[in-house]
Amino acid sequence: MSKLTTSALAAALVFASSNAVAFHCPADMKKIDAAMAKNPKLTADQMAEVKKYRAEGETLHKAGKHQASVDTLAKAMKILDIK
Ligand SMILES: [Cu+2]
Repeated sequence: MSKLTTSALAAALVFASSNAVAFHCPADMKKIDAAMAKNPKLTADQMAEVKKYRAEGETLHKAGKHQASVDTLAKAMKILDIK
């Protein structure tokens, strides 16, 4: 395989995987919103934390930082005890 083909292939793979993560954020945000709509049994502190991570995740997603967004949203989901 030529060097050019290899790097084009690598670029395609990176694009495909970052795209998969890009779809992950809205899906996670939806899950968090759905869980929050059900009045979860959380302390005021936990509620504030979930809201903070949810907002941070959306900002990161819009900034194109999808992996950071998924990681941040995961923290909110952990507090809500959802996957
Ligand atoms: Cu994203």
